[in-house]
Amino acid sequence: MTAKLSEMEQIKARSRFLRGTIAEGLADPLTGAISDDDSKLLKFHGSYQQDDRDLRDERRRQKLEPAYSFMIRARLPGGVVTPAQWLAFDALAREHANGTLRITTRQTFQWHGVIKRELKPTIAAIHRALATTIAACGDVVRTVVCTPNPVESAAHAAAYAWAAKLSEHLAPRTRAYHEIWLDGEKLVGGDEEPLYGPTYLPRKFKIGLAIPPLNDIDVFAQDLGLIAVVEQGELRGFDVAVGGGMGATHGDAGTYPRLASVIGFVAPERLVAVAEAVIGIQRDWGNRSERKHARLKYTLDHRGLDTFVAELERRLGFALEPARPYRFEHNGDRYGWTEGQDGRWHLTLHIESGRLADAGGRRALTGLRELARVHRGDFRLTCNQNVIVANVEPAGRARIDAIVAAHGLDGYRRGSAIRRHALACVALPTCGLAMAESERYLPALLPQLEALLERHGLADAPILLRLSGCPNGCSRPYLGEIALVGRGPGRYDLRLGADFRGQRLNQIYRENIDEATILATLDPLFARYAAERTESEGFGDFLYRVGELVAPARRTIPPEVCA
Ligand code: SRM
Ligand code: SF4
Repeated sequence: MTAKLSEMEQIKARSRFLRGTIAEGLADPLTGAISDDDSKLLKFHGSYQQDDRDLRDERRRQKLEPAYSFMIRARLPGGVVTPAQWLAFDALAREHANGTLRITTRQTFQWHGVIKRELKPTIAAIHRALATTIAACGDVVRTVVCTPNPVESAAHAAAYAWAAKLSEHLAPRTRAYHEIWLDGEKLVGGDEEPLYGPTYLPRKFKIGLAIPPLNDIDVFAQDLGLIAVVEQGELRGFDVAVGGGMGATHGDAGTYPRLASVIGFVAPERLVAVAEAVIGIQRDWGNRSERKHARLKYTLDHRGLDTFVAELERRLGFALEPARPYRFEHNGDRYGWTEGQDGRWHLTLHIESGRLADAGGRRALTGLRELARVHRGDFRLTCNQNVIVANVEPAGRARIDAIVAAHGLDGYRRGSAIRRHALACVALPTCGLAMAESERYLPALLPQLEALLERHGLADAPILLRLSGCPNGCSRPYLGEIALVGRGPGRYDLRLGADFRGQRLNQIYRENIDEATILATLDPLFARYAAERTESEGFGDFLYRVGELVAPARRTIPPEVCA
């Protein structure tokens, strides 16, 4: 018997290629919201309806509707932003949003707090800045992320060009976006979505391209991960990895984080065909009844990797070549100045939780705006929520350094190693799924961890810390050497043991604990690490070597994952 399609599938099917009644909803002045169905379709256009969760109870008491506003996410392939775009995005943050720009863990910008009547002007302004928000969210291929220092060598530039090409090629074709947001003419006749069809994909689909030795995009967390193979300075092609994903639900063993499986090598000229075929299989085989089991990782585990690869090669009409060897050193960012092969320089700045704001004595938002006013190169957002001031002529470095220092953006020089490598997802007050604080908790947690590490002589230990307000895993917490995953207000699962190369998932060490217990649990582990670690041994690797953690049993796939 065929299972009933999920509600979302039915909404997509009757949406007329993502139109729904969004345009009508935007025009309704009686509410700050749009209808439930439209808010689900809105995601495909790059926006989420949210409400300020700090104000929920008070507004309910006052019998007011929730304080609705919208989050907007741009689609910026490879995280590349020109200075002109930066200035336009900064102005939108100040004039239409909550005065901040948020760099996400997929190297793009989010604006929070945009009220309904500002939504259309803001999206139109993003379009005028030669960017888009289409398919930044929704059941489609999202922005393709890429190791963000592509001009380091010719091979880096070639790899980035493939990421940009894929991102463009795999974007939806519907004219709905132009009609709703850009006052484009109404389409006469039918829309076409040659790749997706009228109901798009069963679930979100993420592609990332890593250029070894940096795994700064966490390539194994992608539905489709591409590892650039560079030999004698030339881009030869890509190792292909499928079925990565982080999201899980507390207490539901049928959901889990999974690292992508490497299935072979492909030459550049065949890359688009391979990507289309992988996406096509997921479109046809993915679970459209139960969204919790609809990501490619579950399709793969249900059908079996061998069956998937056989189907892929059948659709392609050729076999993938055997995967080529690759080696990753780490999945963090390299702070400070680095020189590219062409003699230009790149400065990686640390932005705590990716939040660019003028607050707490720091003027990060204004500092970056001042940089954009003088900078002649471009900017690169990173998947670790940071920004690279890229392509600086040697003579321009001093001026950049001065602006950085004047606005307190030089934290990358001073911050502890754990601070520089920490990631935290947005969580409260805007995220509707948050169970605990994340971005707002990081500034309180870090000094306590720093004090603990200092006490054990570990102030310089580069430990990878990741915080998420719920198990959906937006900061890719399952790849943190230490991770906190929200359970409820002030309570987290403590997970330990990833490897700082993005190649090993961590595991739960203590469940549902508060801050005092987190610190008390880490204290003896830090003491042991300080006393017994070998030279340059990572914290996660150490915990396994000394037996504090044992390798988890091989996962068996529970039956409820079946499509
Ligand atoms: Fe995420 C949902 C924020 C990267 C897995 N994510 C959400 C929503 C939209 C909440 C919602 O559905 O109502 C969050 C909006 C919060 C807000 O107020 O802004 C949200 N996710 C984010 C961002 C902004 C976190 C950040 O601090 O940077 C990241 C935006 C990325 C982007 O630019 O596209 C973000 N989300 C991720 C990642 C990391 C990655 O892709 O590398 C993951 C894990 C990888 C993966 O997809 O498996 C991730 N987000 C999820 C999930 C779980 C999906 C699943 O398969 O179970 C959800 C919930 C869902 O889709 O139902 C989710
Ligand atoms: Fe929200 Fe959870 Fe994602 Fe954090 S991990 S942004 S709390 S969905």
